[in-house]
Amino acid sequence: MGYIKEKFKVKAEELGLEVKELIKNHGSRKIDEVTIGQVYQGMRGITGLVSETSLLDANEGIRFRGYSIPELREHLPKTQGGAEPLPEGLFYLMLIGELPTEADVQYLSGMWARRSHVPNYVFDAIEALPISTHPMTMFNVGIMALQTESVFAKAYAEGMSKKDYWSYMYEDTMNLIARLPHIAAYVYRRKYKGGHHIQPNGMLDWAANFAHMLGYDDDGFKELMRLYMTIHADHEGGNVSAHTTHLVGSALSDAYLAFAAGMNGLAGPLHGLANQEVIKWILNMREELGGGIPTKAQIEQYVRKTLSEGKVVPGYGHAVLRKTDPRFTAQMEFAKKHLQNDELVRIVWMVYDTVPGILQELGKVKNPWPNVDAHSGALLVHYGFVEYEFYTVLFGVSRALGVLASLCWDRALALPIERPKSVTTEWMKLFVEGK
Ligand code: NMX
Ligand code: MLT
Repeated sequence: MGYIKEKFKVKAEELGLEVKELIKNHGSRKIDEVTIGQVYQGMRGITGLVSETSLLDANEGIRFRGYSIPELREHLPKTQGGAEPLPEGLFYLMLIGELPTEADVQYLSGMWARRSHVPNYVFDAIEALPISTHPMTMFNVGIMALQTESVFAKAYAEGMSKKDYWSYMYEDTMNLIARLPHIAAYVYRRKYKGGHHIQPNGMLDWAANFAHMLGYDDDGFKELMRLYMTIHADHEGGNVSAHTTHLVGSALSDAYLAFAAGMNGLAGPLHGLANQEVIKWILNMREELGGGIPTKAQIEQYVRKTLSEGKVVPGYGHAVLRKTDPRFTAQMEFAKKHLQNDELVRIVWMVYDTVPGILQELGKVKNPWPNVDAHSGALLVHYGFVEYEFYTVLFGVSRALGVLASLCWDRALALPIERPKSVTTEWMKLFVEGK
């Protein structure tokens, strides 16, 4: 057994005992109450899940095992001469609960490079789809085709014991994370680069190799990918992609099945697809106004037009956050350092100056501030990555790190099948009447 797996086993046994004690001694204590409004309104604010990898504070933003994004950028290992964290380090932190050493990160880079081979039939499955297919659909078809490689599903079919679930889930997790960049890059090169594919470079770190396979060997873009893959990885357990992966995994569906389900949620415009919607919205605005940098008044007018058409302003608002997303701020800092004078970036910043005030005026938007998706597209366009329909796939590759680390924890803690109770409106009416 590799040393990271051994370490995870020890940590999981320790926490498993603590959880047992917690349930035994405090299992009947209430941590929340549920209102009828919450049941109808997306279960907002109900604490009903456990997710070990990260915790979201409405005002401070996300913390991964206690570390904020600025702290991660400071403390996680970086590549030689680089300034951005290596996502391998974040994965280690989420899985093990401790900051990694450089050697831990190198071990993971090497392990993922060794496990990265994708069988040809996965590419054939993607090839079978029309070229017009959305990249998220192609990506997910690739993941589903790869499900044949699940060691968890194979072991279950052969009759594995409950005590071994975590071990096979760990193997599936490592294999899937190792292979996702190649599948994603294949989709990109097929759809946008005439099918001229680029072979992986096993000497590069995970994010840099992804950038390389996409066709971007610029050092700046590799740094952006390291930051991008780090900040999109996890957002506690209740967001649609994490919750779905966890829910589907609870039926003992393997990592491929569970992650693909999560990716179908990420592909929705109110979740991960918002990153493509933001850039589309900005480009449309620019086109309508005849190009160049719009004035603040013109942006304001365009925002009001969007709202009057009954649409949301993409990249703004959040179900939990109540302040500017620190993931937005991290990207803003990256832009200030590397691409201060980029036209699209300046528009993103002007939109940031304009939108919150208008959303506040509506009186119903709980969070008028930008989320992670408001900035990412402009950075990508700067490096020539203009195919915005692909942006959610980048989000998805990163999100694998968090939701799959969580899935390992789910099986290690022997969490049961998730099955909350539902009622009908008829039931609610009777309840209100006291019957
Ligand atoms: N533009 C216009 N209206 C908005 C916005 C927005 N950006 N955000 C919220 N609202 C509206 C919302 O549609 C709802 O209207 P109604 O009562 O008419 O249905 C009202 O404000 C109250 O919604 P909230 O309680 O503030 O937001 P909720 O928690 O339901 O939804 C989002 C959160 C993120 C889905 C919502 O803010 C939104 O649609 N934002 C735009 C899409 C987006 O950027 N999504 C990405 C989220 C981050 N991610 O990567 O996943
Ligand atoms: C996420 O990263 O998953 C989004 O910010 C959505 C969420 O947290 O609900």
